[in-house]
Amino acid sequence: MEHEKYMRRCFELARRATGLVSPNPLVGSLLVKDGNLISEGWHREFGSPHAEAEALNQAGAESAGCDLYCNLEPCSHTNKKTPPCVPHIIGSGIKRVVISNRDPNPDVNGEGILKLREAGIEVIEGILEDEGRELNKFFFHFITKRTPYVTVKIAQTLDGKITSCEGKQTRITGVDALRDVHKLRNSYDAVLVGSKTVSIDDPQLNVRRINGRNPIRIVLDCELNLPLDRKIFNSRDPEKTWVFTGKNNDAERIEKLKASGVRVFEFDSDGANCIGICHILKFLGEQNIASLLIEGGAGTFTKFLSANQFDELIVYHAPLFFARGVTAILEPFETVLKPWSVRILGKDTKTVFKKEN
Ligand code: AOF
Ligand code: ZN
Repeated sequence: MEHEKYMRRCFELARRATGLVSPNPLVGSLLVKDGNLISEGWHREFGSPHAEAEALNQAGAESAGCDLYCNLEPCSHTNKKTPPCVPHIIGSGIKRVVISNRDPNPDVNGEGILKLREAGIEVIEGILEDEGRELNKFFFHFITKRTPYVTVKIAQTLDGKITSCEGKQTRITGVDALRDVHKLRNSYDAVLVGSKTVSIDDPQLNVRRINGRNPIRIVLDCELNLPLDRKIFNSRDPEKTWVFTGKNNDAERIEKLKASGVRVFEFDSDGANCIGICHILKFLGEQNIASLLIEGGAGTFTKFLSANQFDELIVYHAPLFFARGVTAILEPFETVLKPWSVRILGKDTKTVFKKEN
């Protein structure tokens, strides 16, 4: 029970850096002696000291004889930005280390635990393991696969429509669900939409309903013919708008976009798709994008779902029934989904699905 209480606090501390540490993990740590909390720390931003180092530095000489809690196995490798945590823990006289998850980073992967035990420190692992894995699902995916964790997010009516009329935007969900989407945007490295969505809805794809930071906004514009007056081409942070297009498009237009600060990337085609999804995901991995949120429209949802290139599906259901209009998913797909969580947001329902494995 004590272990779980302190581990939950580590998760809370870790979450303070949501959206700021990618592609590294969210990590919180704390020191306890004789039932008293001595210090706390968390990994604040990419490249900054690790959570364990923060907690140890804050406690100073008081670290000796403490238990150290941390949601992730302490690191032991040296080919990286910050010094390894294991020698620091050993040198501080920590008596026992309690963790949630092993670090799947191939450079660590049990090595940290081994070295702590070799130094005579007791290690308890697996506390609230599932919650820990969910907290760091982006990191765990990226560090082993080197492509982003992909979530398809759909807002639809009870009969599965995303608009009541082709070519026109219809408001589907209420403010609570919209706020929740902004929370998602704050936690994902990048969001992606198709060109029709940009042309019809003219979305900003930024974070404005909560305090947070903007994700990278990717638009798939295969033929590079979107009007340049769209909001995403005229934002305050144009370097965060990335246009993915096919090869040999209008060079003058590319130059215009680049001159405004927008980034343009040309991709090889892949069979029926003008831009291959596999190429996109590989490229994003190379850019250290660990998480990707697919925001629409129907063609783009269908592409990722039918190619089985996704990890999670989020459906916001509004209590509306259009009986006409555009269906979110245009083709059947094979992947078996299992419901993961259900939440009521105002009048809407948010259901998260993961793949059955
Ligand atoms: C973090 N924060 O609190 C812990 C991490 O480049 P570095 O030096 O920041 O090291 C990143 C690796 O360290 C990361 O991939 C993970 O394996 C390990 N643990 N990382 O960013 C932390 N504890
Ligand atoms: Zn570390």
